[in-house]
Amino acid sequence: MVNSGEELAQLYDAYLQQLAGLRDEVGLSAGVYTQITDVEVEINGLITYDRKVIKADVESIRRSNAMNRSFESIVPTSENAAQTWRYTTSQPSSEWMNEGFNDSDWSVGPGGFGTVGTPGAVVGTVWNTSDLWIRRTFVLPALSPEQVNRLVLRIHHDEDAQVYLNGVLSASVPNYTTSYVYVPISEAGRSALRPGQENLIAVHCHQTTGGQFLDAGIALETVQTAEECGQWGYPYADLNRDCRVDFGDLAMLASEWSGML
Ligand SMILES: [Ca+2]
Repeated sequence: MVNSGEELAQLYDAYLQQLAGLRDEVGLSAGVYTQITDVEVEINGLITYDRKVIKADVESIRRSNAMNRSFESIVPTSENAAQTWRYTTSQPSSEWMNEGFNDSDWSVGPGGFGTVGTPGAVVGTVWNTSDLWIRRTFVLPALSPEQVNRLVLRIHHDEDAQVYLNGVLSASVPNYTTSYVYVPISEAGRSALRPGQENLIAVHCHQTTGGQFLDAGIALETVQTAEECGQWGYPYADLNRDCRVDFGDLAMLASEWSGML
């Protein structure tokens, strides 16, 4: 269950990212979104049952539907090679996310952190308690301001997580994911980053029930042009197809329906 239109748009985007992965990696040709509106007791639609409220930002949904973004890893997660983090499962002081904080008595271990069997988890260190705090420094490449503005987090969290960059809250992600997803970095978080220098990423994750997992990294997002997405030029496709798989423009439908009723 999500608590706001923003969270719904983020969840929807995560689904579309999974679809894009299936399209690019295994050749998925189509997807069906079955719950455009709430239905009776089900409240997971993009629009309310009475069609009077569009819950998520229409532009966000449209952007997700375009499925035309590509991502380049900048600060790797532990998906392909384990990254070393400092971590603790004991409540640290309130300064734990800051650069000056002394984490020398925290444990050192490979990411990601969680329990084997959690969907999509790549477990380097078993974490099976309620809370986890992790910290890691990295040298950010000498990116331009324009590139820094296109940085996003790559994260797999189960459950609620807060991500800090150089001590600044950069993303707060609720609930859980079942795979790695890309989520925006707040403007304050992007402003806190120092290209060409050492930076700190610190993440807290809280678990209540079921599977649990935490891992995070940073990627550079590029919106591909129509030409780059074209039938012959699509960089990841080995089949003769266009990357703009048409799921129907849900955002447009939402606007039309809202106006009709
Ligand atoms: Ca859980």
